[in-house]
Amino acid sequence: MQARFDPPPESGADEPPAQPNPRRDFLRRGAAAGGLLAATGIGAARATAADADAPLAVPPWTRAPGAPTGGQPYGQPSAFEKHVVRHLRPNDKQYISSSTRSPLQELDGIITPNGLFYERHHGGVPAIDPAEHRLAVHGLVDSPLLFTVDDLRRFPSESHIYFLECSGNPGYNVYGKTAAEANGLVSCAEWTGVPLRTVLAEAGVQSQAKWVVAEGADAAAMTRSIPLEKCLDDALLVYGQNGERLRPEQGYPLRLLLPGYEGNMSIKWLRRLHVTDAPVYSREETSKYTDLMPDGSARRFTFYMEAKSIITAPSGGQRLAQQGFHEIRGIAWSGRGKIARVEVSVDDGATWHDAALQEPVLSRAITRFRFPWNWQGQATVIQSRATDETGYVQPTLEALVAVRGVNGVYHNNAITPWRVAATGEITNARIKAS
Ligand SMILES: Nc1nc2c(c(=O)[nH]1)N[C@H]1C(S)=C(S)[C@@H](COP(=O)(O)O)O[C@H]1N2
Ligand SMILES: [Mo]
Repeated sequence: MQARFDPPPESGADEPPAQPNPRRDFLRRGAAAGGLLAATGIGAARATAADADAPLAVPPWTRAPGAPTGGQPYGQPSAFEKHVVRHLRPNDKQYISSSTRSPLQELDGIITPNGLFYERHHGGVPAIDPAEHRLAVHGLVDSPLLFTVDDLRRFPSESHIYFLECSGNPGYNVYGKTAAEANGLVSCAEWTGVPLRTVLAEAGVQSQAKWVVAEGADAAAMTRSIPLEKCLDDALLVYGQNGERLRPEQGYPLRLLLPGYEGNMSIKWLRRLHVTDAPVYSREETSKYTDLMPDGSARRFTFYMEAKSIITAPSGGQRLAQQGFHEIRGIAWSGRGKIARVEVSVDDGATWHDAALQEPVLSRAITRFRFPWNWQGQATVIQSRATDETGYVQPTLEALVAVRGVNGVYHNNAITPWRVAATGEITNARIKAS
């Protein structure tokens, strides 16, 4: 049973913005100037700085040749971007079964760079020689098969952009200081591989088959049961991630990718697919990754990740340096399909306004949203809420807890509110102001 949540009570989506709307102001000014350019007011300070530097100085990097071409056989980000790294919880000492979070507040667009993709490992990252790796397909099939990675690369391939999110993102620890800490167990990539249905057809699935049990080759031997319908639908056997081979952290040389399902089921370092007529009730689908309800009963098989969004700029740990125009930016996603709408509130939930969605809006992928904001120095709370194409609306934490209680830790897709202080400082609004 999926718990479905109604829109939070503070819905007032069609009310006009409480503060001047910079987008409308651009339009007005744009019309006056013949519609050529729209001014944000951001340019003024810059022009003064440029005038002071006229004629334009010749910087040191223009006076001498740069580093030789080919000095970095595998390219790296600029040395000035060293702070853009995955977040490891400072007190997390059990590095074998652990996780790192994607630095959402530092990223633009919808694709997570491979080196910044979130990680969740239960038995460390194995160093697998692809030449030695095998995938077995057996059980209720006409012909059991054993594949090398090269065998699988001979099948017709597909590439798709999908998000992956851990169902423990963020759990009920909702006090993350930054966007990474608050919701960084989500990332999005272009995955390349073979549709699982192609490989299952090669083995010949028998009529009694209902589930496929997938097993990883890591020390955790992560094992999950997957409904056969999902395996015959959009499940992918993946070897490529954003154009290159999978990273070791993401399951090199082969992983399962189940679009829209909780990340735990996308088994990494995949070595076995056992076709069965029943689920195995493995540890990871019973005592873990299962939501314990207020009455002590458990929700069985909560596979799909429901709609969620988060403002990534400005977000916790950042500071608005001046009043005036700020573009509020963020990401939204839903395991059930496309994002239909994202609303933003800049007045602590009193009114909500539609954000612009950046194309492409893809099914089961991250969608970027933008909202122009004219900050006039007031203390407030900003937040976003997503609606997906099924009509489902992202709940507040209060609405979620009212239905689920606080026993469970998984599948928390609640709204993340950011507090903006009069100083411009941004903090997680769930952390009590000191
Ligand atoms: N074999 C194996 N597969 C695994 C895991 C694991 O520890 N071992 N972790 C799972 C969990 S809990 C998640 S959220 C995703 C994380 O994938 P990522 O590290 O590529 O982000 O992989 C899943 N698949
Ligand atoms: Mo996970």
